Amino acid sequence: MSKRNVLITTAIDYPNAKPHIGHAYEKVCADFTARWFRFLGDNVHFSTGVDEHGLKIYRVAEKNRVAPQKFVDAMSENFKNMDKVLDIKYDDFIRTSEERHKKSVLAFYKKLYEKGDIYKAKYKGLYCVGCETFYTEKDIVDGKCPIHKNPVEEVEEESYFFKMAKYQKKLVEHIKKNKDFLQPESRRKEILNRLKEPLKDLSISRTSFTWGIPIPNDKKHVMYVWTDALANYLSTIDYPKEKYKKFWPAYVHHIGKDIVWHHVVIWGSLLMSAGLKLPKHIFGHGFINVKGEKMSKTTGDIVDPVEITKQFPSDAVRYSIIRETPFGEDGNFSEENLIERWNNEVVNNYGNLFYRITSFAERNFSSSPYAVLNEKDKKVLDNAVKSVLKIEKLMSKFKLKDSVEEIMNLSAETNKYFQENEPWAKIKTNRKEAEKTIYISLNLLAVITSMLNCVIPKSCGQALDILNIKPDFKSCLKLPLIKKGHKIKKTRMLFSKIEVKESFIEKESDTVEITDFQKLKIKIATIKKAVKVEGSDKLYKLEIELDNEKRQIVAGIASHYKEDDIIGKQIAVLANLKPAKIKGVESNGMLLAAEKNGRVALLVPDKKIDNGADIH
Ligand code: ME8
Repeated sequence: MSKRNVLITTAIDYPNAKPHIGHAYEKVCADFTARWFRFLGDNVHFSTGVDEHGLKIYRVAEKNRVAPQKFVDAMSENFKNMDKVLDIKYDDFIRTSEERHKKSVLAFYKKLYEKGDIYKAKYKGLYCVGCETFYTEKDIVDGKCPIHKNPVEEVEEESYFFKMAKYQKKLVEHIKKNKDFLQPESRRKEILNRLKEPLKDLSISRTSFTWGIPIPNDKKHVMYVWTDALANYLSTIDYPKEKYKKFWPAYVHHIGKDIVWHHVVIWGSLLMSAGLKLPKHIFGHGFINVKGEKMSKTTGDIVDPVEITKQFPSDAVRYSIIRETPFGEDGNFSEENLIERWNNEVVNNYGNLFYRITSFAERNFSSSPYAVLNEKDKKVLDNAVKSVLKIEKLMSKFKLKDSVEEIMNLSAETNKYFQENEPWAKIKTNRKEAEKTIYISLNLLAVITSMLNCVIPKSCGQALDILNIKPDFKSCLKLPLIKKGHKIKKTRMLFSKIEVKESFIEKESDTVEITDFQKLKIKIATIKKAVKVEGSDKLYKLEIELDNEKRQIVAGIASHYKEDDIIGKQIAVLANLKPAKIKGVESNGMLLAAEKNGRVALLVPDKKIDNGADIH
């Protein structure tokens, strides 16, 4: 395989607030891909960055009473810091307020203009500042944006337009012909479906504010933030300078599901107009939820990746978010899962293997021993090569989670191999056999570590250093890569389990006396009325009937049950709880429900029973 030039990109984030775990997820997955291509031996340019222009940023800066440039200068540091603490090894961090980006954008715009694809007209439309996107009446739900659920604004202004409609047919043909252009398949279908409707031309300039790149020869217009932002994929490779030719077309744009349209349809048609090739792949990953819900400022469920890495090893954060969710689907982030995956998979499986093999080798041999391999031994190494090839295939299809699983399977098999061959016993009775086991085990460990390094680089970087090897795909296909006489460095325990704090998972010793339980008055009640608490998606104000008494309680089940599903239902209620105010609404008791992995179920009696019945 000759060395390829591979451009891998992430979306550039809006720095209007601090990054959240969803931003981190995308960057970690893209970083895994980039590291993998470096491991394959390719020449990688991996870029990420921040999207600093547009109305959204302008308004937040205004609210904070700072100039937009000053605001983004400060905010972009949060994103760089997130990348730093998560070991995101980018080749370029692009900020759209940089001069070099402006130059590329203007060169790109010139191409569109010269093609005759830009014209001036009046525009009237419904705009969501959150998405920085126009919507049609049809997309709007009760006057609100379908994604942000904020009221859309009616905008009427003079604007420059890009002849997007002109490229619709060519675009559809491209998506249909190149089956792996837009992935996963569900997003491909969705976009093709949306493209059955005729496309409109795209308004690509604004006059209502000045925070953006001015349109040449008409300075009262600034470029539409998406046209500006999408071109970052070219400015990172110095477009229109020669270097860009080396890396364009991009190998993959890693982006989230909400901006697939912008990348496939807007970016695709802009590129066609500019006479540039379309990226080889666009992968629209899913969203990371917290406690089964979309993260939101109102519920306070925003997970800050920088804070998380203060509590847990950055490798554990990386490992769990890649390993948890099939790439392309929505997933859930939870500290419990992070701890479980780290302790049970990384520490118990790989960490244990690493230390067992290296410490045994260190104690018994001054360098890697030589061994004559028989057919059975060769098969063990051949199987490892097969795993490497399988993982390479999975990675070429962006099956990130499955790839990690395969690496861990190889680690588990190697543990089994080591265990079954008992080198600690053989060293006393059959030294040659023990030498062979170590020789093979060291090689398997080298392969596993080289691949796992793309997922958890901090720990594996140290492991590779101890093994005294550089990760290289080709060597992993030609085993043994650790040959006779290879010296490994002094080993040490690289992994330790995360101690489970009480607040994460309940300790066994947290037992209670029966008298504690008897203090609780848990009773059966019937739900009579349910209305959402104003300003909350999660809370219901419930009117319940207990004996002959009516009560009001507040319960956080609104995102799991519709009003009609619960009215008339009998439930279990903790009835002697001190009254409390939740979001300003009085609550006289607590509804009992079970919760795990974001799913919620009410505790209900299995047959009808009088209200007020006690639960013992
Ligand atoms: O859309 N889970 O910026 P952004 C996973 N500036 N990914 C998520 C997520 C979640 N909960 N929430 C957001 C923008 N993302 C534009 C991009 S690119 C030329 C311009 C993803 O800060 C989202 O899908 O709103 C996007 O890919 C990235 O984070 C940045 O989102």
